[in-house]
This record gives sequence, structure tokens and C-alpha cells, in this order.
Amino acid sequence: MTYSAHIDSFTRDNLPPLAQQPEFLFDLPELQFPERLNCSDPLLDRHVAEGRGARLCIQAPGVRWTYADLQERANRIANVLVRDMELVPGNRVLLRAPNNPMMAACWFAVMKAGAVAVATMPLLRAKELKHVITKARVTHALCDLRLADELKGAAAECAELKHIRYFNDTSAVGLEAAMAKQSTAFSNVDTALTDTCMLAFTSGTTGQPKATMHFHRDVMASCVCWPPHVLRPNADDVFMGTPPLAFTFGLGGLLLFPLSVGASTVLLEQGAPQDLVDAIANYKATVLFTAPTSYRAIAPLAGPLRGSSLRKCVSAGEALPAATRALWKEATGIEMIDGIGATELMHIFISADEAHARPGATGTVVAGYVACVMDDDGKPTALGQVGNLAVKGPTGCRYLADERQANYVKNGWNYTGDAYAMDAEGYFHYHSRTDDMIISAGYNIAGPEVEDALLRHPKVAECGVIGVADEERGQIVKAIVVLRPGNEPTPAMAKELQDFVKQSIAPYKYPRQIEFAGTLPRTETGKLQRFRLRQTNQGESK
Ligand code: 3UK
Repeated sequence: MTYSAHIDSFTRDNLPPLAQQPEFLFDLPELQFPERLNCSDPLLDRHVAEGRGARLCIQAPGVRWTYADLQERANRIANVLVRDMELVPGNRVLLRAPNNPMMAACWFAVMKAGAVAVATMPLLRAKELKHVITKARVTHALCDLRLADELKGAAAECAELKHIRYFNDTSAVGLEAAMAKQSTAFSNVDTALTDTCMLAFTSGTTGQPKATMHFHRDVMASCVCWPPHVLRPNADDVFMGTPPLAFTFGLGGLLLFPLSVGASTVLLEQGAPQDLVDAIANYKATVLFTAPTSYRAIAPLAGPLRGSSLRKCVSAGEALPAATRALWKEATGIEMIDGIGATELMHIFISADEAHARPGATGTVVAGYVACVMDDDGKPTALGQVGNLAVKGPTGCRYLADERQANYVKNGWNYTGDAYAMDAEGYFHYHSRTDDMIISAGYNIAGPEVEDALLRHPKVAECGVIGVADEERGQIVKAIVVLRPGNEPTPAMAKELQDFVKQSIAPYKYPRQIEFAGTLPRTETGKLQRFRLRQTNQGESK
């Protein structure tokens, strides 16, 4: 049997069968990892060992930690886990907090102790937490005191979750008090590169969330592919952004990638547009990670960012409309870096840097990965043809004990569920989620293309486009539109928008129905929930 440091073998026992796993590629020289690998070593401890302990690592309001500070906290917490909380390698530790320094310290403590981090979105309720705890067989939890209530509710019904500590807690029973009694030294558990170190739950737009499994190797693979080849950060960069650390987009962008190059990160609990603009100025952020809708919301306030410290702006989570890219460039002068990533693949696998960005295209395949557009029989399509995006690389989908593995991985390829076309220069053009393609009078219409056309209208703040059933055409295109303040949702307004769309894209794609709304349903990661729009429009679509 291959070596593992896990005494609790739960994750190893619940890997998908080998035949259902994707093919993994390790061709790049930087992907040659040692057999024993604990990702805390290269990401955190190495910097202190090599004399960079005094360099700035994490900032937050009122907090300035060096690499040595973070290491000391993580070591103390690892000691609390092992000595006070009876943790053994392989146990699952639930982490629950807004983005803040203690959350980061806890994440590293879990890595150091050879356990498995299960980070959860701050807004999850007891019922959803219960699903996570049950599915991942969580035994331990480290939770921000302010988020205690829902966890307590869930824990009451989960007998296996026995050891819970709360942090950002000044009381005598808080994690900080326990840390104070522990040594600042901890020797990292000698994990195998194929030991699972984290379970990342998918956002679950349809059905129960799935738990994706990532090894120590996957964490490091994500740090050596997209960041050095596309983002190209350096040790003086100051990273900032909004995605939660429980979302692999945020974990990579706001913790793993900055630390992998010895840079620093700013962790903010709130990401409202004005807060973010102010924080960029105050902390002199150089690299920003957020979702397309957030760029759109910040753009009107972003004037002061022109010529500021900010030099790289990364957009992911959903398609970046060309209209939003243009708006951001007008406001700040910065060309955005778009990238498609997925929880299953850990991070970004198709992207373009600021010099190679093409409006309307996500980019080209990231070093270390291969990507292909397939027809429904799993054969590559001709150039320019829309089909199913399939990807392979050093990371890939492993759902923990889940039959849906067979839907995501076929013939060794990871199928992301996105409809894409590739052009002659290898640029991948996003069309829609494969389930979201609208078929109207025999035409395939991608909602995001219609959304992009609407977003170019100055009175449109946000919009979502779906197909609703129609007797004559099968489906018709319907837009749900949020207007910018000061505009009236009148039939004349709807007509104006329809005419506007007809002028910029093929007229058959125009939204035959327009409904005005105050907000659109979104996930905590900024994704538009089209299925919810479809549900509320079922009446008409029957
Ligand atoms: C969509 C995009 C077009 C696409 C993620 C960066 O979003 C992330 O992970 P999720 O598991 O969702 C994956 C799905 O989201 N998507 C993401 N980025 C783009 N579509 N253009 C994009 N740039 O449908 C994909 O299949 O929540 C993103 C890094 C890590 C991540 N986990």
C-alpha cells in the first residue's frame, strides 16, 4: 500500500474508484513534487526558515502579521488541535469564519496537523452545515465566535462532531486562551503528496452540494500553474479581494498564491463596493480578485483607482461580459485578467493576462492543462463549433463518495458543464452553462450573449437572461433587468432595451419578454442563479 500519514483513513476510503478518476498530467518541470509533501512547508514555514520571517504576510483592520506571526499562530492552533482536542491525522476540521487572519491561521494549523480542512461559507445555515458535517464526517470545528449560533444548531444533531473551539473570542474558554498555553513550535505532520488536505463543497446550484477532494499536491499544483504563468505576481504584491476563503477562488487568490511567492494579503470581512475602493487605497493593494458583478458595481466609484497602486484585476466565478471589461477599463485604465476555474479543478485553467486579453473570450489554456471542446459523443468539435468544455491537468475532479462523479469525469476528461467554442488561435469563447442554452425556433441562443448586449445600455445595472417555454417557438428569450437608479420600469423602457439589443446582435436573439426587478438572485460567490429565475418564471413557461 502507498504511504499515507492519515491515521483516520476516511478520505482515502471514499475516493472515487480509479476508473472514474480523471487523467492527471504532470508534464511541467515545476509539477515534479516529492513523495512526502505538506503544503504548509512550501507556503508558510519555508519563508521563515529562509530568513523572511519578518516580512509582511497578512493584514486586516487593526492587524499586521509577519510570516513569523502567522507561523506562530498556526503552530499554537495545531498544538491545541492535537493536545487539547484529540485530533489525529486525517480527521476533518470544519472551518467557519468571514475572511480574517484567524481563519487563515486555522487553515494552516489543519494542514500542519495532517488533517483535512472543510471550510464553509459564512452564510450557511444549520441545515446546510448539517449536510456538510454529515457528508464529510466532520469530527472537529474551529469557528468564529460571531458565527457560533448556526454551528451550534447543526452540532446538536451531529454526534460525531465532538470538539469545537471558537476564535476571535477573548473569553477564558476561547481558542485564543487555549493557544496561549501552547508552544509556538510544531513539527508538521509528514503527509504524503496524495493525502487529502481539504474538502471543498460546490455551491450546489442544483441538488445537494458535492464535496470535492484535494490533496496537498493539488494545493501546490494550483500555485505553480496559473499564478506564475498568467498572474505573474511578485513578493512585493499586496493581494486583496472579496471571494470567501471557503471558495477555492478566494482560498487561492487571497491566501495560497500570495504566500506561494512571499507576498502579502489583506483579508476583509466585508466587500461592499465603497469599502473595497477605500481598502485598495488604504492598504495600497496591487492585485484584486473579485467576480464580474462586483467589478460592475465598483466601476462607478473606481475613478480614484486610476494611476493608484492597483495593477492587476482578476475576474472569475462567472463569464466576464465584454461590456463589464470595457467599463472597468474606462474607469481605471486597467485591462482585466479573466479566468475560468472550478471547485473540482481547484483554480483557474483557461485565462489570459492583461496583454493577451480578448474581449468576449476567456483566454487560452493555462500551462499544465489541456482543454478541448467536445461534441455530445465525446469527440473534439471543429474549430469555432460550440460544444462541451473538457479539461485535463495536474488537478481534477474527485467527488467524495458521490455518484455524480460519472457525470463530471468521462474518459479521463473533466467536463465542467460549460458550452464553449475554440477559435483558430486557441482562445476559448464562453457561451453558457450547457444546461442554460436557450433553444428558440430552432436557434441556439446563449443567455450571456444577450446579457452582454443589455449591459451595454447605460440604464441597465444588472440583468439575467433565461429561456421560458413558448407554444410556437419552444422557448423564447426573457430578460430580467435591474435598472440603474433614477430610471422607470415602463413598457417604453422595455421597448427601448429590446431595440437596443436588436441593433447590436442578431435580432432573433432579442428578449421578447422583459421583466424589471429590484435585485437578482445570486450565490455567495457572485453567481447568478438562473435556475431560480427559471423557477419564478415557471408560471408562464409551464
Ligand atoms: C463558471 C466561469 C465563464 C463556469 C472558480 C475560479 O467559479 C469557480 O468555481 P465554481 O465551482 O464554478 C465553476 C463554474 O463557474 N465560471 C467560473 N469562472 C468563469 N464561466 N468565465 C469565467 N471566467 O460555469 C464554471 O464551470 O463555483 C473560479 C477559481 C476557482 C473557482 N472555484
